[in-house]
Amino acid sequence: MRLHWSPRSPYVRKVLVAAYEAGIADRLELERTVVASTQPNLDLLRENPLGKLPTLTLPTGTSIFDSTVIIEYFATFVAPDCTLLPKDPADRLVALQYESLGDGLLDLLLQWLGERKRPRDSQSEALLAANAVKFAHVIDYIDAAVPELLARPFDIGHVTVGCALSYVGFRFPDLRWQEAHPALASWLADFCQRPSVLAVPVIDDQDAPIMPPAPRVGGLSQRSE
Ligand SMILES: N[C@@H](CCC(=O)N[C@@H](CS)C(=O)NCC(=O)O)C(=O)O
Repeated sequence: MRLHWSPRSPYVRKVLVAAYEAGIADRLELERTVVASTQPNLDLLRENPLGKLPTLTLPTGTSIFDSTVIIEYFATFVAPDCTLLPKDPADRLVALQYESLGDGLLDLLLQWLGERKRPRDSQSEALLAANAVKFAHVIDYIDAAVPELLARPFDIGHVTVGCALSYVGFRFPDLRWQEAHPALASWLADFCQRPSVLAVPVIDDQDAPIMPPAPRVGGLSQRSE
């Protein structure tokens, strides 16, 4: 399986952490692929018409996306015994709800980042303010959910919420939510110590190595993001 990959994509990180948790990371070959919302990657568009990472090319040549579908593929076809997607329907719904919350937080953060990168006088104050309000509500919501997260066996919900929260520290170090939410900060600190999470750092350096036990890194692109 070949995964279109970037070391700074939080959705790719989610897929790789899930692959480590499922014990199948060594079956992935990584292809460094550069994407930008303002500059579609024409090669990637042939496999994924949305031009987004992560995209997984299966041994059959078929490509699948997005992160949710890729993890469904892992859990159904590659590692059916893994517990990332609980088999019990009620448990599974809770896991999917947390996954959706984490994905939604990432969507918000990426939109926010894009707005922040625009020239100051072109930025939408309304959008920046709305993102700040939504972010505060998401943090409060997850903070209130810490007892449930701790009580549940680790699943895709934990993976996604953890990857989203750690992306805040990576791109938004100014958002100091931890002091007011010590239980959630402590949960995230524990998440960040999991071997699967340590193995997949989110970084700006496109050539930095993935730590062992690592997926194979092949076909590094000459392009840079
Ligand atoms: N819902 C998608 C989101 C993927 C996504 O937005 N990926 C970003 C990289 S972190 C991307 O490819 N952006 C390029 C673009 O928007 O054109 C998933 O879960 O995989």
